[in-house]
Amino acid sequence: MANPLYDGLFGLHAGKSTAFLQLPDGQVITHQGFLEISAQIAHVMVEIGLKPGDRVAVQVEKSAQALALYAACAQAGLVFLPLNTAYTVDELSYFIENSGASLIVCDGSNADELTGVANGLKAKIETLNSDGSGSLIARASTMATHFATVDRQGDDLAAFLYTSGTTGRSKGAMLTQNNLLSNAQTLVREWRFTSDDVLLHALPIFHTHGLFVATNVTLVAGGSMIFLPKFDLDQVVAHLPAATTMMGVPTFYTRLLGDARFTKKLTAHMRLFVSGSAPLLAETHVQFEERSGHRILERYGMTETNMNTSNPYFGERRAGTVGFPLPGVEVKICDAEGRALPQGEIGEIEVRGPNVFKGYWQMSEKTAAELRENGFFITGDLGRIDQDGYVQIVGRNKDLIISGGYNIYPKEIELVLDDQPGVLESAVIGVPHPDFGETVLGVIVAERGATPDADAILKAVSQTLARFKHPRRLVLLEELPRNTMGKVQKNILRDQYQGMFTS
Ligand code: MLC
Ligand code: AMP
Repeated sequence: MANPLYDGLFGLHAGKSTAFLQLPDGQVITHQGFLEISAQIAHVMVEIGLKPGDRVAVQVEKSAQALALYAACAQAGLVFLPLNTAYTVDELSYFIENSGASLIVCDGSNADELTGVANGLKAKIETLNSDGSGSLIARASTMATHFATVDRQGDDLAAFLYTSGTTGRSKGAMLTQNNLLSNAQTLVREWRFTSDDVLLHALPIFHTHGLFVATNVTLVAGGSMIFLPKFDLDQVVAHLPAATTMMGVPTFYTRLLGDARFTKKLTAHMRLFVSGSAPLLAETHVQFEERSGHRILERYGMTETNMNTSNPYFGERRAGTVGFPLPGVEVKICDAEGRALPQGEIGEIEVRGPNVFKGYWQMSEKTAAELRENGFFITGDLGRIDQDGYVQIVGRNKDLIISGGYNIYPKEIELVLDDQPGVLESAVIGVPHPDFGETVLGVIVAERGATPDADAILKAVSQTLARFKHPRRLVLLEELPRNTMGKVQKNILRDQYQGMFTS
C-alpha cells in the first residue's frame, strides 16, 4: 500500500536540502525542512483524534505553515478543505456544517467567533496566524519530525473545494488523490517544469490555481517557489528577477502592464508566464508580448476538473483561445443532450479524464445533473474548437461572474438583496471592469411606495457575504426586463450597463 498523493508530491523530496519555499523576509525552507513541519502537524491531527477521511476546514492567511497543513492532511489521509480568507462567519458556518468538518483551523483573530460554530457542530478548533504562530504550530513544535504516512488509494478523497451554484447553495467538489496527482504530472510535462524552476507565487492557496496548479506542479518537478503572501505589485516586480516562471489570473497581468517598471529587461530571463481562471483579453495577450517579449500561455480549468486544456509550450500560443485538450483529457462540444456537434460549431463544453472530480459532497442530484454516467462533466462553459484544434471559450451557459479570478454566483447576492426592506426584487449582473475583468452590479426594484436605502442594503450585504461579492454599485429600476416566459433578461441589463466602469 501507499499514498499516491503524498508520495507523488511530497515524499519524493525526503532528505533534499534544496530550497522549496523562499519567503519575502529572506527565510528559505528546504524540501526536507518542509516535510518535517508537515510531519509534526500530522502528529497533531492524530493526537486530536482525526481519522483518515475526516475533513479539515482551513481558513488561514497564506504562509509556509498553511501549505504544510495541506501536506500534513495528505500524509495523514485527511480531506483538506481550504476556504477563502474573505468569507464571513455566515458563509463559513455553512461550509463547516455541510462538510461535517472535524477540525477547523483559523486565524487567531477569528477564533472566538468560530468557536461558537465549532461547538455547535462538535468540531475541534486550532489557530494558525499569518506569521506562523498559533495553537496548531505550538502543539506541532513538540512533535517528532517524522510521521508514518497513512495508506490511501488513488480514488480516495484528498480535498473538498466549495463552489457556488445557480441556486445560491455552495457545493463541495470532491477531488481524489488521483485527480490532483495526475493533473500535476501532466502539467509538469506539458509546461516543461524542472527542479531548476523558481515559480513566483502570488496567488491565494485556497483555490485550484494557487494550490493544485502552481504548488503541485512545483512539487512534482522538485522546484522552488518565491512565496508571496498576496499579489502586491511592488513585491512582484522586486522578486521577478529571481524567478523563472509565474502563474496568475488576468488581473495580475493587466496590473503589471500598468506599471512602467514592467519591461523586457525585467523579464528577459523568464521562461514562462501562465494565465487562467478567467478570460485573458486578446489585447492583453498582444500588449504583454509587445512589452515583455513573452507570449502568455493561457490554459483552461475549473474547480471540479483541475486543468482541461492548455496552449502549447512549443508552437503557437493563440490569443483568445485556451489551447488543446491536455493528454488524457477529452473535450467535446455538445448540444444540451451531450451529443457532439459538428466541428466548428458553438456548444457546451464537456470534459472527461482522470482530472474530473468524483461528484458533489452529499448532493447526488446535483452530481447527476452535471456529471454524466459516461464520465463527461458538463462545464457550463460555451465554446468551439477551431479548424486547428484550439479550444475557444465564447461564453457561459451558467449565471456566473468572474471578478479578478474569483467566481461569484448572482443568485447568492440576489437572495440577500431580495430580503432587504423596500426591495421587491433584484437582478445581479457582471459588467466589464478594467482591473477585475468583470465586476458586480446590483439592479433592484422597489416595493410599491418604498424608497430602499442603498447604504443600508450594502451594509447588510457586507455582514453576510465576502467583500469580493459585494455589488460595486446599486441601480434602481421601475421594473426588470422580462421575456414572454417571465424570465429576467439579464443580457439586456448587461448591454445597458456595460460601460458603467469602463467609460
Ligand atoms: C479583492 N477584492 C476584490 C477581489 N479581490 N473584489 C472583487 N474581485 C476580486 N477578485 C476587494 C478587496 O477586498 C478590496 O476591497 C478591493 O477589492 C480592492 O482590493 P485590492 O487591493 O485590489 O485586492 P487585491 O488584494 O489586490 O486582490 C485582487 C487580486 C485577488 C486579483 C490580486 O483577488 C487575487 O489574488 N485573485 C486571484 C483569485 C484566484 O486565485 N482565482 C483562482 C480560482 S481557481 P475594498 O473594500 O478595498 O474596496 C479557478 C480554476 C482555474 O478558477 O481555472 O484556475
Ligand atoms: P472555478 O469554478 O473557480 O474553478 O472557475 C472555473 C471557471 O473559470 C470555468 O468554468 C470558466 O468559466 C472560467 N475559466 C477558467 N479558465 C479560463 C480561461 N482561461 N478563459 C476563460 N474562462 C476561464
